[in-house]
Amino acid sequence: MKIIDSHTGGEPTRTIVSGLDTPRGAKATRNFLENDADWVRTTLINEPRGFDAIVGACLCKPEDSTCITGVVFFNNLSCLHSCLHGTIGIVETLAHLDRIKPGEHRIETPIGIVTTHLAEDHSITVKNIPCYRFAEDVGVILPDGQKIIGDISWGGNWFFLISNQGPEIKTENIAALTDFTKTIRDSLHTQNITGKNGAEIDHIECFAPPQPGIDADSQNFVLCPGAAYDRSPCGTGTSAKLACLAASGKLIEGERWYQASIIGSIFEGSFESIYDSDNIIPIITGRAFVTGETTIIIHPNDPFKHGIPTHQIRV
Ligand code: PYC
Repeated sequence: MKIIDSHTGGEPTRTIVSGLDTPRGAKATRNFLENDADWVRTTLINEPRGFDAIVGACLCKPEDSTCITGVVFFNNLSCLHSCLHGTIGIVETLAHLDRIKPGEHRIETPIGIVTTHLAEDHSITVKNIPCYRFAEDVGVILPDGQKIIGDISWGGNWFFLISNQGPEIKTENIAALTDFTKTIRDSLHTQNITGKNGAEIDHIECFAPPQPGIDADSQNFVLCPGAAYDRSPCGTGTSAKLACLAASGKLIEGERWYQASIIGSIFEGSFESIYDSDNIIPIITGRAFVTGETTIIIHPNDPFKHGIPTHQIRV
């Protein structure tokens, strides 16, 4: 199996570019990975080859012939519904392989088709699937009695978004922000606070004005499923934020929103309205860089050939 590593705003994407047979279609490939081939995920993401922040991307033949590829993303815990930093990463990877040229390219995911645009300067824009704010000003009580207020929004994953609550958003506080957001996620779970149709909210996103020297509208910290945080501003998280801004009339169609991540990398966001609908189409622009090309070797005698089970090493 051959992989190409890239990062988008500091957040890694590990793309399988050859050597794995997958079914046709992103939905079928997700089923295959979840039910028959979880070893692919653990081999590429778990130590000793990987680490918790990597998002894997399994390319597959698309069901829809207008798409250049299908893709399923996965992380240290499971498959993801979607991933936009990862989408930017695979577009750069396909350009690196000379499989695509600058222009528009449609990509099939298990939850719908996204349209990407690779510019001559290698900035990459993704038009997301329809997104929306599901609930506003939802209260969740933490074990210490503190009440946190946030919005629930669908950006291609389910997010609980909070503003100006909890530890200050700066890199020195990454451990405290991780603990805080994990506590919120656990509390949402125990209080049965969910997305639409009982969907689990597995991403928590904190916002505040940017730290000095960061030229953006806002800075965030995003806890991903598992315990890793997003080094990028999180494309689906920025989409969820755009849906909330649109719903509250704080951003209008076409207006730009610059979202900085905890490490100061920036995505440009905007949205298109959908006629007769409260949903919006988020548009996210960022850049990715290829960092390596690797052949994965799976030795039959290696006791950790499919990665060290995470429960054995997580502190
Ligand atoms: O960029 O959408 C994203 C994302 C999801 C999880 C990590 N990054």
